[in-house]
Amino acid sequence: TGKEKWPRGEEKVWIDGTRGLDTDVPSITKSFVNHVHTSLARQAYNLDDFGAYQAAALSVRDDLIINWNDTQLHFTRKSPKRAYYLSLEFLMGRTFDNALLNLGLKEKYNDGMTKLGFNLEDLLEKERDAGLGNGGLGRFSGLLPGLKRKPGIANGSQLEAPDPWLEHDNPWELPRADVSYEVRFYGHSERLDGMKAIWSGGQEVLAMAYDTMVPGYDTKNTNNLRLWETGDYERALESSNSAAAITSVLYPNDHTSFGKELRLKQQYFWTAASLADIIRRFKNIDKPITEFPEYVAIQLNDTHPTLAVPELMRILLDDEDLPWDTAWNIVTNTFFFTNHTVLPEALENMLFLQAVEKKFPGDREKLARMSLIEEGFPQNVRMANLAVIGSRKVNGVAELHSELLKATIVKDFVDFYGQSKFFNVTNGITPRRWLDQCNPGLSNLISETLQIPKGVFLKDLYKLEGLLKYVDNPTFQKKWAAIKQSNKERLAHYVETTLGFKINTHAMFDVQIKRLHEYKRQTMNIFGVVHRYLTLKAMTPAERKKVNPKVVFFAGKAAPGYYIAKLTIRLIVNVARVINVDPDTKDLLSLFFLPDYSVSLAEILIPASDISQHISTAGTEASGTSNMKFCLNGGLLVGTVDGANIEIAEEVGESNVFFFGHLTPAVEDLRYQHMYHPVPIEEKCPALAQALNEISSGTFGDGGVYEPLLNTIRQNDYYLLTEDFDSYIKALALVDEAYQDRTEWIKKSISTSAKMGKFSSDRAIQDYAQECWNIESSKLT
Ligand code: NBG
Repeated sequence: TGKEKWPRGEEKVWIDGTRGLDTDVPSITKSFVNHVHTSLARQAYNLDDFGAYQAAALSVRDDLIINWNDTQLHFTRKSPKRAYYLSLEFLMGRTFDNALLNLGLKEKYNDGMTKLGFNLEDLLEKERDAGLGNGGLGRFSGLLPGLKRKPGIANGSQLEAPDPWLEHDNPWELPRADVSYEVRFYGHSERLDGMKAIWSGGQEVLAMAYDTMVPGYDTKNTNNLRLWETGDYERALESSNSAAAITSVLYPNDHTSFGKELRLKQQYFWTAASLADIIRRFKNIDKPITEFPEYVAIQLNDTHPTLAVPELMRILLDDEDLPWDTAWNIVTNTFFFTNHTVLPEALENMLFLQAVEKKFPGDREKLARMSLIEEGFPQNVRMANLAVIGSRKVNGVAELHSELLKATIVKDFVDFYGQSKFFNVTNGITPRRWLDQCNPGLSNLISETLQIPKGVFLKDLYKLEGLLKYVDNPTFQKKWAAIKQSNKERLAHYVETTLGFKINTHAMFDVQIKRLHEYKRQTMNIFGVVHRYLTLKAMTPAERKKVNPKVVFFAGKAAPGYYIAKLTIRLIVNVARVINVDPDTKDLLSLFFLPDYSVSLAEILIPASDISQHISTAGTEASGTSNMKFCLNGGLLVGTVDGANIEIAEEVGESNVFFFGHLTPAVEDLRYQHMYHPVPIEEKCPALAQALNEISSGTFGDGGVYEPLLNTIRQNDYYLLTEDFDSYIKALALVDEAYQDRTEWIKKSISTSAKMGKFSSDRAIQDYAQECWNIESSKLT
């Protein structure tokens, strides 16, 4: 660590010199100018906003690095138990603003930049999102730096291109040429009598670390996000596979695990490098290897890092020369596994399981189901089973999801291990980003109203309950509504500058933002829009006067190979083209698909929503987390009885959410009926049939193109749109009705936000710390 080089006194001085909370404006401007001159080799006369962003970011980074070094030193000295989070995805969003907020430096930087002739808000906009992942799973949570998608929309279809995040110098990431490990692929291993096993030959690839500082809120603790890149050397001893390919592509499909070799190599590359790193750190504290689980807990974020289980086994057996039982005991006390989906396509063994069930009733069946190897052509390894047996505990991400897991995917394992291995941790969201950073106006109002500093409720979200006292206070209601209005104007401004459309900000804003997926039923939303449009068209002008004007927003990405999802985007964009210019209806209904969905775009959309849609078929959405973000920002929710929607309703009261649709226990029967006793859609759901026919007939252009999409509904309708559509339309009508009484609506909005305490990520992390990792916070003072 080099700490021996510092006499104690000096080291203390060094730590006391830590910047951050006590940094002042003159030292900010001085550091900024210094970075302009020396790091960027530029001067005031040729400094644009991007350069200014870089210099400001580098000066904050200096603070972070000092805190980060101190944190590492603190942990090295104390050697507390550490929890490691292994994830193939991290959707971090922007770092600069987050760092300023967490360090309490935002105002000072604002002043500093103004003094130098820059606007801090403009500089914050220059940062690219670190979009290292697909959806909720990535947002919740190292990773492969590499090629990511950056879709735009052209001719109504999603465009894909590499993510520019990697193209610019990223000031937040430090290459660590000094931290690297050799990772071996292929080859052969042998164990001579009385000797350790030797693995040789094959291909050796160097894994090099890249570190990103992750500051905590109102603390000097600054943690590390370590990513791995293939180094600049590889030794292909027997294989011509290119090492560079390993970190050049992030598989963009969030719900499918690929049996493909490259995906497997990526997963091994990064778990092996991470484990080598963890073992090295453990060895520094000089404890017997059998005490490993007392110092290390490893959380597996879905099945992607499951190869860490056999890799740790290999290290313990071959390198440490332990007997099998001892090694397995260490492994199964070190790992913890979080499952994020029950969708069958993510668990490649499900179909196989069902087949076996029919063919071999009895015990053989159970054995076959629980096997790590799926027999078939070719044989497959069942990553989920491996993760379950290799982990001490297994959790789902919302109550319903955890129950469904136990009843389906891991049922046999529950019989075998008992209930206590399986539990629930409902997801959470960080109030720092999803309240203070994205909605500063609301955060200030809350602080002012509750008469407590922001730091208090941003660290203890249950404090928001204090707002319930003000629900009926007209002055407070007015202020609350004014903030929503200004957030709507911010979004309208964004739409005008990106898509060139002016929006009526007094209309109700209705938002659905998430990955494009059939189970999430963006289709139902767009068919609902078509239905509303047709209804409006059929009205007289007098009738139209009574209608609640509404603007519908969509955003989200489709996996590049997911044809139906891409068709859905195309349909949304084309419907928008027609209805946004129809003089009969355009003031009452408009529709936008916002391209390039990212964390930063979500930060604009979420605070602006009046209502948001979380409408998955019951039993399919593990949790959802945007539902929590909308509600925290005072948006109401229309949704199915699924995932975390249920727990949100438990907190805020069912009268404050708009539920509709069939419940989970009904879903299987309904699907069965659709398979074996199909009823034509015209009979089952005439309103939906009409919308589909209008689309087929070419009213929204591209007639015929949508047939494959429409047929998924006309034929077996796996996601049950025909079953839920009528109650969906009724729920939307109730939403309209409720919105007409603005005071009641604002009350619902305040009551919803006030009850979101449970959904703070602090609660979720605390649950993991207690239930799994058995660690306590170790704060740097
Ligand atoms: C997603 C679920 C969401 C959930 C997030 C975070 C995957 C595989 N699953 O419902 O679909 O909120 O995980 O847990 O990305």
